[in-house]
Amino acid sequence: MADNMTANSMKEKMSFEEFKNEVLNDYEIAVISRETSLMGRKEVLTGKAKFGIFGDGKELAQIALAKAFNPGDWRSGYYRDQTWMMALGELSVEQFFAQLYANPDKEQEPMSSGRQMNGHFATATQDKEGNWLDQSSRYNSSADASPTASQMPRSLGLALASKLYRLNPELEDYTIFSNRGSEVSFVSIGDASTSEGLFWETLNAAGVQRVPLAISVWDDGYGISVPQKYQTTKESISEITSGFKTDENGNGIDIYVCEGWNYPKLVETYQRAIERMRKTHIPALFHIIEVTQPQGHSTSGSHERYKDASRLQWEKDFDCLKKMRDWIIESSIATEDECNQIHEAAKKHVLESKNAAWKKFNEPLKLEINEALELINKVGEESGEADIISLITGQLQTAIDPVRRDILKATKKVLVHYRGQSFPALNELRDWSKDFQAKYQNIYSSHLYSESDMNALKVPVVPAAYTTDSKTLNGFEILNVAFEKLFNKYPNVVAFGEDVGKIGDVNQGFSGIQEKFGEERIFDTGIREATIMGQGIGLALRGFRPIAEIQYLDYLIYGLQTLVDDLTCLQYRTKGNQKAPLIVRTRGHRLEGVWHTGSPMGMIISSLRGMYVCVPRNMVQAAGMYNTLLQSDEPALVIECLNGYRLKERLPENIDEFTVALGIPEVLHAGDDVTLVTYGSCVRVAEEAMELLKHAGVSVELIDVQTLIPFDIHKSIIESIKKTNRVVFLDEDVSGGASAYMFQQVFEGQGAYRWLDAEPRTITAKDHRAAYGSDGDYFSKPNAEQIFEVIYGMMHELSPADYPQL
Ligand SMILES: Cc1ncc(C[n+]2csc(CCOP(=O)(O)OP(=O)(O)O)c2C)c(N)n1
Repeated sequence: MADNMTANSMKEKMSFEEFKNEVLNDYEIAVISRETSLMGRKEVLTGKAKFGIFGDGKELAQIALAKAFNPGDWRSGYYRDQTWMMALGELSVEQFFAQLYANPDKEQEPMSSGRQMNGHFATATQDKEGNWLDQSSRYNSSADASPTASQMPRSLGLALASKLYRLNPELEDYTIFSNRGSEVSFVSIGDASTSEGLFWETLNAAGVQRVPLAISVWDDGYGISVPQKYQTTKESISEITSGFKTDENGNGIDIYVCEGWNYPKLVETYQRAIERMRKTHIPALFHIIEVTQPQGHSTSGSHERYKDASRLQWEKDFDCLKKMRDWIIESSIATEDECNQIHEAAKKHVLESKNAAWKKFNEPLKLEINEALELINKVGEESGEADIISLITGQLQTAIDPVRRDILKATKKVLVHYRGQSFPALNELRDWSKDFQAKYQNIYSSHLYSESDMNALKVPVVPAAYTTDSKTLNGFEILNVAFEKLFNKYPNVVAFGEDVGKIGDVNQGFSGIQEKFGEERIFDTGIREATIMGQGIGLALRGFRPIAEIQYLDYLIYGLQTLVDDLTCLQYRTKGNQKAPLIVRTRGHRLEGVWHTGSPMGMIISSLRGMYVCVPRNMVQAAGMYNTLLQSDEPALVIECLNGYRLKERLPENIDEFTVALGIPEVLHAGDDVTLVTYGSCVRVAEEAMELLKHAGVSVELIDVQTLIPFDIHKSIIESIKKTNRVVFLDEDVSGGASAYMFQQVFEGQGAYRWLDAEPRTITAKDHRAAYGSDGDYFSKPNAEQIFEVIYGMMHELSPADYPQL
């Protein structure tokens, strides 16, 4: 029998005792993981946790996978992977429960500090100061995200890193990230999630790029309630991907099929396949079939609603734990009694760990509740209203499993009741409540951006330096010079995207760079924006400084989901355990045509909080921003002006040294009558309008905000408004987009309303996409005449005599 053959080949390499120990150790991990799932569900159903999703039924495949997983390897997985993490020793049962309870204490819940639902795993890649940890000696897990298949794009980059480290001898010293590219990137995905485009895009790209990516599909036949026949053609991912199979030249993807209950075959399959992958870098797909889901999808419902009796019975018969136990006993590896003992010990261990996790979650909370109750009662005593106060304390005391929200609700009720009053106990409560709020606000709101010294806002400012001999070049040539210097300066900078390699991008900013630095530094990719982003994220996680290009800004939408769900919240959802300092380069603004509208900025800034959004008005500013970003450890999007590549600019003498500070607007023209706030290509449109306005006697102060995120960190725009008392926000997004964002930042953030003597205005594009051609552009986007009319109109309202009707 195949099972016995593989069991025999495992045995060949070790004594029976060693073999037995290994098998029983694996069985023990599987049983502990299963008991964790069972107990976890109970905790949710009894109200101690809000939601639970578990890895029951997937235990054996993950144990087999973990045996082939070496230090330096990477996991990019999803919420079913608890056994894998446990088998690597990266997740204890106690930690599992700490996450289930959403314990915000990093010591107890190191994966996300209570910020992620249970089953979302991550290991640390940086220390508190933001220094990289040695990845080569660690088991690495990138931080899970809930959207199905969102783990795929990043896994491609994690795998590509191995290839680039192997190919580029200049990176030999980067040993904390790679041992000559021998690491494998493992990605797991549920069978239903292979319906997502991200799966196919990643699969194809892995084959094209030939990268060591091991894709495991846990096939339990359902996506929540929807069966495979609605998910996958022919109901088999390995069958329909057979065209990807590796040919005699090593092109393609190795495909393996193995039952999720067949422990020895799983072990052997992963061992053999991964060994081959480390040498060849040929990617592989592991279709793990006949997998069960004993408790159904999650705690949100029961699978009896959509699985019929025969399926439910099959799931019992083919439960991988039962199958492994039968195999252990039938193969005389251990007795029934020994298996029972393992089971009993596992149950005890899980119970004790769960209790310990609950205690550590609950005790600090209880102390805080008691502290609050004591302070509130004191208020009651001092005010002589103990009876009224006892209503509030009673609610807090009798709440079922109260949390910090309940503490604040109670204290704030008291503070509202005694509004306007001051006595010692009340003042003490007021201070305590304020500190408590601030403490937990920080616990839940920190680390959206880097909190290390490499935060982009801490990069020293070095102004651009010019001499009388400084050259004047086209914008794209400025970038050429800048990029060449950056490639020389930083051996870990790589750039890629559509048409980026051979021709040096569609506007030639990278022209000639591939000839000078080689294909392992700058290269073309297929048309696949989501995985270009994912590739960048994975590479950035592994120590590269990737510049990933989106050819035109409108096509960022294809990659936006990956940026939003993965990159922008990476530091936040790991509470600073991980970083991926990816630079996304693109070009936009003043594009023409329905799909080249070029400025969907409101969408971008709303969705990309967590990365910086740089909108340089010209290529020198862009170069300065790249310099800043490469000295920091933060991700950013840089949107160059499409119509700026052929405009002449002076080349700073220190093109690779000077920096543009993020969040610092620049006053480009001083003026007295109206403050005009804008960015990017609109700067030039504004300047054109200002000529007309000057002619009509209106003096405009023009401010380029330079970066939308962060926005005017020193609140400087208000100083201009204090002088002019009038403000206009201009951009070419739709109405209510980034112009409204700038408006909100200046009005709410800087109190601009106090200084106005005219209605503030926004000037934007029309709400439809930009029509094609010069007239389409003129009638779709803001133009100089329109800006003139709005600003002149403001002056006319103020003084019709000085500024008569047009
Ligand atoms: C983009 C997205 N769509 C929908 C969901 C809701 N959802 C969560 S899990 C799931 C089913 C996934 O099934 P499968 O990939 O087979 O994995 P399994 O849970 O069975 O292991 C769905 C639809 C989601 N998380 N993300």
